[in-house]
Amino acid sequence: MIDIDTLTLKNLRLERHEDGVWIVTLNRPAKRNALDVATVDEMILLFANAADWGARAIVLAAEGDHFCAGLDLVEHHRADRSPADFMRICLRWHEAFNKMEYGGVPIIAALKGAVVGGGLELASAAHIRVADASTYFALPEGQRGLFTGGGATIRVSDLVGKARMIDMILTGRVYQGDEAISVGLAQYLVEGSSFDVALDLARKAAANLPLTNFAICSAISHMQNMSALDAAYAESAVAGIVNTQPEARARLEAFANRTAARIRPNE
Ligand code: 1HE
Repeated sequence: MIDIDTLTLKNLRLERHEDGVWIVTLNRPAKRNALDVATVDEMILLFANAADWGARAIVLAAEGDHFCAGLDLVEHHRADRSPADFMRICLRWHEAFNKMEYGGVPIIAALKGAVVGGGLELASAAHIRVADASTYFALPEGQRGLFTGGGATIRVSDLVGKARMIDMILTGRVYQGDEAISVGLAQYLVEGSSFDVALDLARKAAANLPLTNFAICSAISHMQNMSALDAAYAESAVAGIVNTQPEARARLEAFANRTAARIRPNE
């Protein structure tokens, strides 16, 4: 396995904090963080190994004013790909995004500016999306003579529903602000920096037990792919393992002896 301490990245930047929080930053601002082959390869490497390398929660951030402009259209144009070539590109994207969604490490996307096309597919593979006032979402594929290939038909339609996704890609409809939240494109809309809020959420998530987070950020997605009957059975198996983990005993003890914090509504 590659040694994380000697890893060099070109299009992503990695910052590792003491508490296990990682900041992974899309780092091609001059190209609006468009996803070229090299970037997706780096994502696969990082997200496939994040848990083994000690990540307890990840903020997915972006350099520059835009989160991600989607597929690198210039690279795609110049490469003059065959159908099989592009199918393999899509499978690489799926690998990267599946490592994110199913990898067991919480990923919180700090959004800003354009979250479009493949950029929205990337954001929708994160577990939590935090938008700021500048953030806008769109699927411009329809107008570019393209179709989504990075999982939007599954993840974006899961977020907003099939009818809204079809409208977005057919007409280029742009969502932002409260409307984006109300249709489910992000869970948070913040007045200040989405990065600061995403970091705060990542720190909270990193304080959970890793096995618990593994279940939350893997099992729920797997169970959505199952029949209800199978999902309920799988849930009982996962809960059997997670809810009896020795590491949870101290937390349960603290609740039982009344030293653990109680849940209270916001004042
Ligand atoms: C790019 C890309 C890109 C910018 N591929 N190079 N995605 C799209 O259709 C979005 C296309 N991009 C845009 O609409 C705009 O660039 C933005 C709204 C994101 C930003 O606008 P702006 O005015 O800040 O930047 P710009 O002047 O358009 O672009 C700045 C540079 O970034 C410029 O490069 P330069 O070398 O001429 O300076 C652009 O070419 C470059 N750039 N976006 C390549 N996407 C698996 S299927 C997935 C399907 C899709 O994702 S379809 C793509 C949808």
